[in-house]
Amino acid sequence: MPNLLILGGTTEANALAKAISEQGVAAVYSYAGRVENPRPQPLPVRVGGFGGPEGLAAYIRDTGITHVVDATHPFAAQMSRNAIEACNTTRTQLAALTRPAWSPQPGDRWHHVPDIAAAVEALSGDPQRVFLAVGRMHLEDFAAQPQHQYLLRLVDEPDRLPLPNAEVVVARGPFTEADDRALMQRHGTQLVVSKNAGGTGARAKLDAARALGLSVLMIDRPILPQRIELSSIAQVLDWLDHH
Ligand code: 3Y8
Ligand code: NAP
Repeated sequence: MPNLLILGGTTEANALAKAISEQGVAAVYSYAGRVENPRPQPLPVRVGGFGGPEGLAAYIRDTGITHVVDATHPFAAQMSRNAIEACNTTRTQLAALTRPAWSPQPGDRWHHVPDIAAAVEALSGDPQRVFLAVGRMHLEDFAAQPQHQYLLRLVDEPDRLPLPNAEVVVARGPFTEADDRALMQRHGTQLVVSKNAGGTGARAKLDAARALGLSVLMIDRPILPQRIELSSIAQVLDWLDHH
């Protein structure tokens, strides 16, 4: 019988947890502990880092994990690299549950940058009204461009902000195009900065930007080492049956 570890924190991880719980498969859902009130799950939950790849390998051994599904966000690159290393060390089956990157549609005005540092660089120049929809963890990087009027969307109320001209909206997705359009019109947004998260929970701001004729600074995903990548829950259940 498999004993599954789901590395979670995304819409897809949550859908997988629901399916796994309904199948009665033994599993644990893992959060990093990034936000104060993570969404409850229909599985036992553990919260917090493992302590690097060694810590994850020890956790796998101690709990008798037989399969790991990495259903983390495409920008959670360190977790994904650690999972590959720990599963190699412990000879544990690993598959990633991924979602395709977003690609521009007619009417989209995207400017691709390879990473967050390049996005910061691209914000050089005259002050603009910028919807910086990349969360909290990399706000410090954008302090290099204090001249803009920022709109920030964060999951939790921040204790302090590294940006002098910033309005904060505390909200967690999934978001809707209508709400994001209203938010951006109210702020007078001229430019949207977005990670290429893929999936459905964060794409509303892109649809709103297209409707409003705004440009998007699109941050491409980090490159990850080779691993089995599955793109649906059915594929994960089939993989569990056959490995
Ligand atoms: C703790 C656990 C669901 C899952 C919800 C998805 C969709 C909504 C959209 C915007 C972009 C952003 C951010 C975002 C989205 C989903 C999904 C997704 C983006 C929760 C959650 C955790 C986190 C961590 C948080 C990060 C932050 C990133 C906000 C739960 C709600 C910006 C990514 O304050 C912090 O430290 C927040 C940190 C990592 C990125 C950052 O750098 O700040 N997610 N988000 C997970 C853990 O502890 O392991 O409560 O559900 C999950 C979700 N956030 O169906 O309900 O699947 O992507 N999350 C980005 O895409 O740029 C918001 O505002 O438009
Ligand atoms: P990261 O930078 O790749 O990981 C940094 C460290 O956080 C990891 O080395 C690990 O610590 C710990 N960690 C990350 N995800 C974990 C998990 N699911 N369970 C246990 N420990 C975890 O990760 P991140 O970008 O901070 O993302 C953290 C969480 O937020 C993930 O669950 C991810 O799916 C979710 N999320 C992230 C984003 C984003 O934009 N980055 C967006 C939506 C959701 P140790 O080395 O100590 O084990």
